[in-house]
Amino acid sequence: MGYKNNNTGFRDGLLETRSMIKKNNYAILTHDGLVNNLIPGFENTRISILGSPRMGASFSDFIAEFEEGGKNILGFGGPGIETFVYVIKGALIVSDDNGKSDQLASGGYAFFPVNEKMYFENGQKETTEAFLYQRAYEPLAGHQAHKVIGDKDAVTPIAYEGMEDALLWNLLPTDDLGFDMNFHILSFQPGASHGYIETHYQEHGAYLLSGKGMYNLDNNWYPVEKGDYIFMAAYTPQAAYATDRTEPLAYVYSKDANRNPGV
Ligand code: UGY
Ligand code: MN
Repeated sequence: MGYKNNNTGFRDGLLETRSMIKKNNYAILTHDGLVNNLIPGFENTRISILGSPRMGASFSDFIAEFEEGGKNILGFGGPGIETFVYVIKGALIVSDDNGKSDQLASGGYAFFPVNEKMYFENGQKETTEAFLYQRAYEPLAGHQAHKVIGDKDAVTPIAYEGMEDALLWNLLPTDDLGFDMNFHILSFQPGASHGYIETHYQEHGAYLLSGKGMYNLDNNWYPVEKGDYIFMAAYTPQAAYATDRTEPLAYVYSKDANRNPGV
């Protein structure tokens, strides 16, 4: 890895990467190539911008490492924006505009609806790692999304399209039109795969939580592993095989939902 494990400086081998960028179609950002960005509001936090409008996404994703004293007291999100955070490792205190705080452990997550800022504070001395998302909310008359605080372990996964060795967690409500997107986790046991190559209207930003796999993006196969990020634009063909011999290939990902594409 690069900055994420402090493995910087000259290397013995040639410079090479598995990263692949096809703007407005798909992108793989490998963990080795991520750089540390400075984002206003984040203090004592190493943060990388992942998917963004510059890549062709309608959202921005980030991977953040809150170090000791790491926080954001200016607030993440704001007018017109909805936000989501998923804690990968550690303890993160997430607060709202009313000063209500929740401590999220690994697998904990929070969704804040449009206009409600999210404030962060590392809840431990050790580093806390979290995946962050923000997107302009698309309102629907008569419906409203609401704040969600949850934990992956409290959600019962379902067999993904009937396949028992591929599990799907729906992290946000699936039956509430106030939500214009959802977050899910998909986990494929070694050897499991999608049942077909999906081609759909919705976009995804996916952060790989465990395992290894071969991912098909627009009919090209790429090796991917834990710590990689994948952007899939609208209509990009997509599917994966889990190829690690012991660990499932699992990723947390966003998907827009519940809106008419218009004309
Ligand atoms: O929900 C999805 O569209 C998901 N199955 N896509 C994906 O894994 N690339
Ligand atoms: Mn999909």
